[in-house]
Amino acid sequence: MSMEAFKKAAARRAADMVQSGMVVGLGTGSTAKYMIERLGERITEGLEIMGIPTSEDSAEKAQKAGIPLTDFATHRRLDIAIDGADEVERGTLNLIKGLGGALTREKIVAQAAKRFVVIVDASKPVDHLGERAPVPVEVLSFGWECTADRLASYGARGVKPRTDRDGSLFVSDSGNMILDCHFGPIMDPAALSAKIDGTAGVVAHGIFLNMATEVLVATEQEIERWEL
Ligand code: ABF
Repeated sequence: MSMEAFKKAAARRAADMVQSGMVVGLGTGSTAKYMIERLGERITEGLEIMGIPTSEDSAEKAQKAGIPLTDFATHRRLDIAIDGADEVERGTLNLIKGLGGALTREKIVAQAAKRFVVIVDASKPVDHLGERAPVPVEVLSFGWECTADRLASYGARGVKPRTDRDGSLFVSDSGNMILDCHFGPIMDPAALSAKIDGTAGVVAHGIFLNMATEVLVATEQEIERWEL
């Protein structure tokens, strides 16, 4: 199976967990898009749900798929949220998310969900967060240079603003910059998360601790279901 086929398999399995009447957090990224597509198919078969998207991109995809959207003013709690991840730590289900740039909305949606299902292919599990992925940190543009220095003092290397492919500054859906912070393997993610959270100028960061309730990992043989 190709990597795309793995992503699709995990995404469709998660979409099939959704039941009529649920309010569903709709993740962002190349795996989550298959979940949105599958929910759209199920809606044509009679599934009745409402979605809260984690990005403008997912909102557009959801609308195309025919998923009715709602918001937090109407629904404070979500029954389930389904999203991808950049790394999943074996044993803890802690995550790095945000290489797609939607981490702040993704974190708000995950935090509001009773159940947070993460869908990944077999390339995403790691022994320690940070092994491969940087930690994306969404920051205010005001004073970003000072925020970047502070993040570097926590051990991040090469902290600089994310750019788009054409070299222009990446701007999040909420109008902020993202600093990608390469820490290498993170031995104490709770301590690092607390330090980053306590830094002025930080809006949110991509370390998601104790949020995933289950992870679906698509491998060559099967879709593994991990939970604590
Ligand atoms: C979102 O999409 C992000 O948090 C993460 O950065 C990305 C996952 O990657 P993929 O496109 O491989 O699913 O879930």
